[in-house]
Amino acid sequence: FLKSPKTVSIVGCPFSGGQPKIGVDEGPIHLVEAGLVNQLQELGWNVKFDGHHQFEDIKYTLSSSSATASSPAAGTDNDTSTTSNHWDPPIGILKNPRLVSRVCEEVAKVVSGHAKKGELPVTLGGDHSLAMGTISGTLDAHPSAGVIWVDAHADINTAATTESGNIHGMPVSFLMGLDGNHQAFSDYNKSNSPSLETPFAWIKPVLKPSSIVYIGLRDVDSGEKKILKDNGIKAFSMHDVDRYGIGKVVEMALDYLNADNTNPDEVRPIHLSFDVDALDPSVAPSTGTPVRGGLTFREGHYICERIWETGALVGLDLMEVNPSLEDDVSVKQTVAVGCSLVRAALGETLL
Ligand code: Z70
Ligand code: MN
Ligand code: MN
Ligand code: MN
Repeated sequence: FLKSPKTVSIVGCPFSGGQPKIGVDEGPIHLVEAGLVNQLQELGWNVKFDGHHQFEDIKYTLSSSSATASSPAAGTDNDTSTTSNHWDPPIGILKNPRLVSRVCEEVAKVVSGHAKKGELPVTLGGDHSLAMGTISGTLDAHPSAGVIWVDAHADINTAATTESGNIHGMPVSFLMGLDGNHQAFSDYNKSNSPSLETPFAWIKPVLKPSSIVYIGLRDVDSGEKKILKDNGIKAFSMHDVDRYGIGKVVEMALDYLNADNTNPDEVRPIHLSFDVDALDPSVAPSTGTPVRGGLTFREGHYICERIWETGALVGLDLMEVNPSLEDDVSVKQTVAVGCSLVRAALGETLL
């Protein structure tokens, strides 16, 4: 597949159920309205995009199959935004568990379908819970793929460690099949009758702890730190970016995954999951959880360019652009940076 995909499939996912702030579902709409499809065509790509996924059928099926669901569960936090739907009450403290799971299941099928046709799926979020779908899809089509996860956050909480109940802080733990999740569902079943089949049962634990590398971390919960340590997961924090420089960090990440094209026989497919909040808030302000001290514009682009250069990219996510946060100038800036990162990952800036 080396540098072979000539077709990119845009998987637009206006979805916000993995976190509480409205607006992140508008991210993909703004990215496309900013001209992303055209921009990729100008880079020489054949671009397939037939509209954003709406997931309406999923909401309809869930809401109409739950007439007997327990009484409406109000949102547990103070933000002005989404509260639980009565047809999708929390499991433990996990919010919107059925909706998030079903949406990701559909995304997994779509991404895998594109990838198996030799296309390069580019998924536009939407919140980062969607990566349960995208990475399941990539690994279905390319089982040996490694993941580079660029984020301020590790998104590896389990149902046992999450303090927020926001599933966008958990996708990696589900992809790895970590124990803390099974525990929470069995606890739930002990106190609820009839008991529920975990809505996440479809997710195969396809991601080995040794098959992911993080770059950009700077806001990791204590429970997550323990998970990273216990599982020996490779992570380059912002401290490492300062110490080694972004060039060295990306080489170390690629070496770790054995993903450089200097030895074409051993090249390993790469899925890049890029949370825009990895960038410094001065570069990408319109996102739900900005954290100071992030990647510069160039550092973010360098990661994308270098991964493109390997020829091994088989899947790309651009997540957590929220056009309802901050002022118009900030929104424009964040959307433009998002488009620019995607172009960089698809070959724009190399001479
Ligand atoms: C925290 C949690 C998170 C993004 C926030 C935050 C996770 N660790 N991820 N914003 N993109 O809620 O689990
Ligand atoms: Mn809008
Ligand atoms: Mn994230
Ligand atoms: Mn994040």
